[in-house]
Amino acid sequence: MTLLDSREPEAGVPMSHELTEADRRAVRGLAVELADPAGRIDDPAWVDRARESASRLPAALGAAVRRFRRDPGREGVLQIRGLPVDEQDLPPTPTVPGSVQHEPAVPAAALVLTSMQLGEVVAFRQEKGGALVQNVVPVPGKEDFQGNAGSVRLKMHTENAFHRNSPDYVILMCLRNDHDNVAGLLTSSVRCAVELLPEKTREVLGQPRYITSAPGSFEGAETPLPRPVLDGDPDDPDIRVDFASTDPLDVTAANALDQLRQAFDSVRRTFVLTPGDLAIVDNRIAVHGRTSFRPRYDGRDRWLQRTYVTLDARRSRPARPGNGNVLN
Ligand SMILES: O=C(O)CCC(=O)C(=O)O
Ligand SMILES: [Fe+2]
Repeated sequence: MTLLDSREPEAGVPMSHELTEADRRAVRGLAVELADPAGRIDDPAWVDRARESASRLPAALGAAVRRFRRDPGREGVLQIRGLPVDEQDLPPTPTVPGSVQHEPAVPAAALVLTSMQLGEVVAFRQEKGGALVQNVVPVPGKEDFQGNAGSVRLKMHTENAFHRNSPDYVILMCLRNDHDNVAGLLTSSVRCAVELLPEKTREVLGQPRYITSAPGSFEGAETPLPRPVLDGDPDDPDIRVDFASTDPLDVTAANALDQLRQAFDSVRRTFVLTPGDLAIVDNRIAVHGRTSFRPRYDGRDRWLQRTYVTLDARRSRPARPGNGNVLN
């Protein structure tokens, strides 16, 4: 694809960018430089090297990411295709709870490089030990869990909606899809959804009438305060909600939330990611979830790797000891 293909297309079509063969080789080259088996992604010196290397990513990829950062389009998602993920080099899909990627293998390095082109990679100390690259894999016995270890339908949410420093972007890269190739990342954009809502409903959603609690997997979170679900410019609001854990404080607020859920359902998109595909979800503009799928736990299950990115690291400085990349 040419550079032109990654410009924002007509309304309603998610933005996408496909790496050329030469660009894929260039990204692989940068990732190989970072793929030191003795290194550790979470080492601040490795993060510094990755940030420097990100400035050498192919220009067309950098331009697509930069354009998306300026305006995430109607859908709030940028799909990047053709990153260096080679099935024959992958170990078996992990099956343990809380699995993370400390070793800078080529796919994880490519994910961090792309993430660093967007902003600063961050993680949460209370979630998966603060690892910067997390595995999203199905875990035996956790099938019904509303989180990334589950394999039932995952309800739509913004990432860490309960947290004052929720990330600006969630980035998911596919190493393997499920056996049946049916598992899909679901996204719905608030830009599309609010157009379907009456003025009164939007107004209610913009009032502090909702409490979003932290998931059980997030240890020691603060007691949440009532907040609005829609925030910012009423004509182009930000969204902060988790349909598994946002509780309305009254009946009117509950009705408004239900209308919002229905609006999101009607504008939903499904991304069946294949190896080397990466989706950048703007966490202020889009909610995301996942279709159900059937894991086999045979080492070939669906495997995504995930990072979070913040655009203004300074804003969360009080919560990042030593000015590092991990939020307390
Ligand atoms: O499995 C997916 O496609 C998305 C899971 C999810 O919500 C996440 O990892 O943040
Ligand atoms: Fe999520």
